[in-house]
Amino acid sequence: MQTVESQLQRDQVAPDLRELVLTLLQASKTIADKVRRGALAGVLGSAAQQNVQGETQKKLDVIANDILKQALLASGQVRALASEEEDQVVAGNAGGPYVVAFDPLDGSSNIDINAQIGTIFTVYRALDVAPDSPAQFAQPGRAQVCAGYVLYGPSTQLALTTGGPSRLYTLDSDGQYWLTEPELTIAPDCQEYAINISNQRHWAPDTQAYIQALQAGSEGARGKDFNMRWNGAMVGDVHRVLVRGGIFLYPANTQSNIHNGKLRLLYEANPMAMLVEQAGGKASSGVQRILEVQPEHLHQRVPVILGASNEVDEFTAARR
Ligand code: P6P
Repeated sequence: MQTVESQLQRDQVAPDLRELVLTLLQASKTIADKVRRGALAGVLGSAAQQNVQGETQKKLDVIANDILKQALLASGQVRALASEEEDQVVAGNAGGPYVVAFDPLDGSSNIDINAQIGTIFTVYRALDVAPDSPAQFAQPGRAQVCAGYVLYGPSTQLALTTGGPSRLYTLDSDGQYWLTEPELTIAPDCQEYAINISNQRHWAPDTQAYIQALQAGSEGARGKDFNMRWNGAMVGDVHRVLVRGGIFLYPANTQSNIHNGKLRLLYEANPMAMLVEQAGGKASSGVQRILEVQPEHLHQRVPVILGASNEVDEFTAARR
């Protein structure tokens, strides 16, 4: 069996990128230990402060952010970093070849109920602009050199792509991430969808029609029954899509604060879109391929429809 380190070498990943990924994964192990210990580590509950999104931070949001920030800034490979929990870009090593963005703990509302949460991360080559310039992250998702997440679930698992297949690793008690799925593959058709149905009245008519057709199942135009799941954490829903197929949707809606969807382009949609596409799936904003979206600002949101390629096509066709 391969460890993530030996697999990165087999995949001929550049040594400086390999070092960066391993630094990030070392930090993830520290986070995983605190997640696993929960109340015993004193990491549950609110941090009684808000982030740039106006969301009340959980203690573990802040702790995970600090662990990742400290590890990455100590790495010579990171010129700058961006985080869901940081208002601005944080400058690192001026000579660092890469910039890193992350959601340190996606799905925070799941923390206190012991449900799935995870760290989502993405890596781009640094640009020849000021290290702490937001321009470092004004790169479309197709420019990512690496994308992944660590899912803190019943087992701690890493999904990772460096431009090749999306691979899955499982953290063992020896502290190693062992390769457990060398090539994740999403079937083009599916019978499972994930959406927060409580937003239904806020969706555009074509989105409502698409979901109603799934709900009609074999008694409607789709001619087959569908099942529904909603994890409350993108990392958990996308992991299910990568492992057993399906479609995940957080579409645009008419609520002012999330009219352009709720998920953030830089450190949620883009890394997940790369993982999904490298597994044979599709990832759309409803209007265009997510990896083609030109970022306008650091924490911008984007509608996300990703997963089984034929099902994503079915959704986007309904919008033409
Ligand atoms: P809702 C978590 O807060 C998150 O950003 C994603 O991980 C998740 O898919 C979504 O929001 C859940 O949103 O509106 O269902 O609470």
